[in-house]
Amino acid sequence: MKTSKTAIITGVTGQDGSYLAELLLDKGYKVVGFKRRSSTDPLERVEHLIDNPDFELCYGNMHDGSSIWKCIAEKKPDEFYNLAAQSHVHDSFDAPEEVVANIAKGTQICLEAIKTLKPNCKFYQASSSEMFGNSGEEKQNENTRFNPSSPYAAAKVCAHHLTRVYRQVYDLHASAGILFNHESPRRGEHFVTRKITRAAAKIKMGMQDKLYLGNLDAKRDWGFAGDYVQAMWMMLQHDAPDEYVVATGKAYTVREFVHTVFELANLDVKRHVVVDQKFIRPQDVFYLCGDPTKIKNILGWEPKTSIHNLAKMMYESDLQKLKEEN
Ligand code: G4F
Repeated sequence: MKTSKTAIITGVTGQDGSYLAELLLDKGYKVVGFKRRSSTDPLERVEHLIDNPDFELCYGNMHDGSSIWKCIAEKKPDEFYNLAAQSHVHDSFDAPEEVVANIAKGTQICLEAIKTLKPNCKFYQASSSEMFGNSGEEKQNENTRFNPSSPYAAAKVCAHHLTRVYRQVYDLHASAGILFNHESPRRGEHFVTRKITRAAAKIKMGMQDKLYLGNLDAKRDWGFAGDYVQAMWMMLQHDAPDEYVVATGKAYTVREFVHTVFELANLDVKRHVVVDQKFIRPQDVFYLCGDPTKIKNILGWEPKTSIHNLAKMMYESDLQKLKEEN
């Protein structure tokens, strides 16, 4: 059944924001996305939505509280999805102040504005498995201790706790999804999976010879972003606000992901892949693998896309894009 709800999405121009906007529009929502007042803001992930009468971009900047307050006052949203972030973990070591302002302070501004202007608006916080750091646990769940290893992760822990405080103290319907790595053909080109699928496609096309990577032994629990935005929406439809790990429960090394993609492309890993110190982080998280039992039992959410199908989808999309461009 179609709804008449309005949702605000911060970070709508990113991978998750664009998939979430599509999902909500499909369900009949009016979707308002924050857009910074900058000509360099990439809009390509939402370009196909711009002419949809139920989709709107409004000026909203996590560094400009007045823009957030104005947008909430005007749009009176029923749901608010806080996805905006500088999401490159490695880059956060070079810009810690920017990351803390954007993620921690930005989240506090959103929560305070909702509490004051529209306290019955449901709030979703994009928390991250990076918050667990190197936990030493075989699988991380909602009770695993946070041990952030980067400015990005530390800022996410702060935003996660602020969400909890506003839920407990002010009774807001404020939930947090602790999302493990989630990828897609819309993933930014500097994240490792997309870097690999794009490089494999370029090598296949004769446009590149070497792929330079950092830590090949790091293990991640990779899912498909399109599946994960469904989990975000389900959290806000549930009566009680809560915190959930969103993951597949299976982890693979970066090396294994490289091999999967290069096999699909019929390419020789040894010939093309080189480790470059430049991509090794000051402090890396070596192993992340989530336990999605709680979200499965309470909300009935399960991932639908295997790592093999994800790699195939991304590689084929990159190959197709390059063919169209050339
Ligand atoms: O793809 P990555 O850059 O993702 P990372 O750091 O795990 O973070 C992503 O997932 C988090 C959820 O857990 C989000 F919160 C966060 O915003 C982001 O979306 O790196 C994955 C692993 C790391 O261990 C990294 O050291 O791959 C390793 N790696 C090896 N070579 C590389 C490279 N990462 C990148 N980006 N580039 C490399 O060349």
